[in-house]
This record gives sequence, C-alpha cells and structure tokens, in this order.
Amino acid sequence: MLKIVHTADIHAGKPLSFELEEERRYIRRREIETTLWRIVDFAREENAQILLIAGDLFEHLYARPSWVKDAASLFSTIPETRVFMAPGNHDPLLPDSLYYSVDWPENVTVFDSAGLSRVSFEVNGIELDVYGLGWTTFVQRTPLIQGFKVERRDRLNIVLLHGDLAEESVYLPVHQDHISSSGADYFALGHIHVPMARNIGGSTVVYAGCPEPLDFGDEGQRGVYLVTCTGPGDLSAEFVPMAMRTVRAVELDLTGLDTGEQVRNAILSVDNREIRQRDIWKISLTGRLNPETGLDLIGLRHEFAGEFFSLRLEPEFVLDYDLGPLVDPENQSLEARFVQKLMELKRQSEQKGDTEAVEIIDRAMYYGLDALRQGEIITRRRLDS
Ligand SMILES: [Mn+2]
Repeated sequence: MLKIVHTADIHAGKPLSFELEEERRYIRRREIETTLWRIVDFAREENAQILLIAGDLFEHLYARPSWVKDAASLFSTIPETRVFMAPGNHDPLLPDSLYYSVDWPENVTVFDSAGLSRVSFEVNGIELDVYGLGWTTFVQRTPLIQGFKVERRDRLNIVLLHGDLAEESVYLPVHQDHISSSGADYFALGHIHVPMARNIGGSTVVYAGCPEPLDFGDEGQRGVYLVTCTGPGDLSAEFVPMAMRTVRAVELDLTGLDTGEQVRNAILSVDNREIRQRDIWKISLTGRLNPETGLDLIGLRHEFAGEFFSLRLEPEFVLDYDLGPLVDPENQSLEARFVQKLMELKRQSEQKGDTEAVEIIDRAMYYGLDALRQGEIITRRRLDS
C-alpha cells in the first residue's frame, strides 16, 4: 500500500490579517511557520512514502531565508519519504527565489519548470509517475496542462500543481476537460484555500486547502489530505483536520439589551471559554440597540483580550432612537426638522411603492441621528428591520 500526504498553501511569512494583541502576533506567526513541522510529523507517524506540496509554501515577498533553510533540514529527517514541491503564485521560481537558496536533501524534488515534467519510481510494488510544474511568474493566464496526457496508463499517475479550477483565471486555469482527458489518477492541487475533493472524469481532484486559516474567508476546518492507494485506479483521499485554530463567524442580536453589562454578557455567552480562547472570532452585532448603551467597540475588543484569542466586532446594529418626540410638529430642533423632512420623503416613496428608496431613507435617518447624537456614524453593511 502507498500513503501520500497532500498539502498546499502554508504561506509561511504571510503578514497577519486578524486582530491580534502584540504577543499573539508572534504566537500566530510561529503557528503558521511551524505548520510544516506538524505536517512532517504526521507524514512520519503515518509512514507516508510521499509528501506533496502544491505551491504557496512560503511568501516570496516576506518569508525569511532561514525558514527555508530549516525546511530543507526538516525534510532530511524523513529520508524515506519522497517530497515533491510545485511552486505557486506566492512562491514563484523567480531568479531570487528562496527555492534556489538552499541545497534540498536527496528525497526532495522541486518542479522548477513551467511545463510539466515527470519523476518515475516504485513504492511497495506500485509503479508511479509524478508530474508537476512550477510557477515562474506571479501571474499565469495560459492553461498550461491543455492537451496533457499521461505517458503510461498502467502506472499510478499523479499531477501536482498550483492552479485554478476555473475556465478563465490569471492563476493558471485548469479546465475540467483537460483533467478528464489527461488519464491521471490524482490531481494534487493548491491555490483554493478551502479543502475539497471531487471526481472529474475518473480523476480524483483535490484542493488540500490551507492547513491553518489565514484570513476571515477561511472559516471552518482546515488540514491536509491523506491519500491511500493499492494500485492505479484504486485510491481514496481523506481529509484530516490539523489546524491549531478555527475561524468562526457568528451573529449576535442585541435587540432588547439595555446596558453595557448586558451586551458584555451576551458577547461572553458565545460558545464556551476554551473555544473562545483558542479560536479566531468575528462577531457581527445585529438588531436594535438602545443608544444610551454607548458601545465602544475598540475598547470592548481590548477588554476581552483574555476571553478571545482574536476578536473582531462588526457593527451591523441600528441604534434604536425614540422618534416620538422628534416627529411632533411643535418640535423645531435641528434633529426634529431633519427627522420630519426624511419622514415626509419616506411617506412619498411608500406611496410610490419604491421600497429601495424607503430603505435608503431609513438608513439616512439613522446615520443622520448617529452623527447628531453620537458625533460619529457607525457604518453598517445592512439595516436590520
Ligand atoms: Mn495560496
């Protein structure tokens, strides 16, 4: 039997995009840099004969040369595992690439040309061909695998590359019919950060996804794929979660909460403490909130530094102003005249059945009241009703 660990998109050196207190920036940066070590440990525990890295291993613009040196010595600790790397759009093989800065150990192959090349060998009686290519630029519009066919169908055929499963893309478009006509058993892909496995025309096509979440788009589980194979045509790919932290996005309805303490308690009721302190959170605050509460979102984030590893608070609530006294025609204050004018416009739009205008007027009214009463406007993605 043959075991393969497939990963991609580690992005070592990538600047962080989460809200993090100073010392946690270091912790998180190290967690991303050491992902490769955890993956190599996993390959060792599984006795995997092959480790595939489908590009964006590191950031050409930010990675430290010593990290790549360390990666090279790391691979020398698994001499029985063949390591294949296919550079992607974040670590292309430019003349000053860190891929060229080290002597990779004998078990490592870097696919260093923009056309597919092949490495043939045998593992436990299984003969296989690994094809791969490496990016040499930051942008690649040409569908480089168009017309590709494996040379020997009686072997296990693997294709390793960083590319985009889309018809039109500046990130090496990989068309479904190029896959179906290739005759390859397994496409080990990188680029899309969401893990997924599909069958396309008899080929198993897998995006390993980023093993650690890198931004708020990376919600949900992250890890690597473990592929087991008993011969050509008999292959199964299993997702193995491995990320140290998960990105979690939740909504919290503030409607009916009157005081700051109530809002604090609501935020602290999100999941249990262990998960709050481990994970990376985005909490969208929705609903209608008593304007007297005077929420200071930046202050709250610092206050909860011990409660959440990382916390982003997205204001999507509206302040629930009491419009009663403002629509009284006797009231001629600036606020009252502003509200009365907008109410008049809103009535006209309602009569015309213009629901879009009604929504815009509602939003304008709350923004205007924010400005007049709070001295600042809380921008929101949508207006909850
Ligand atoms: Mn990537």
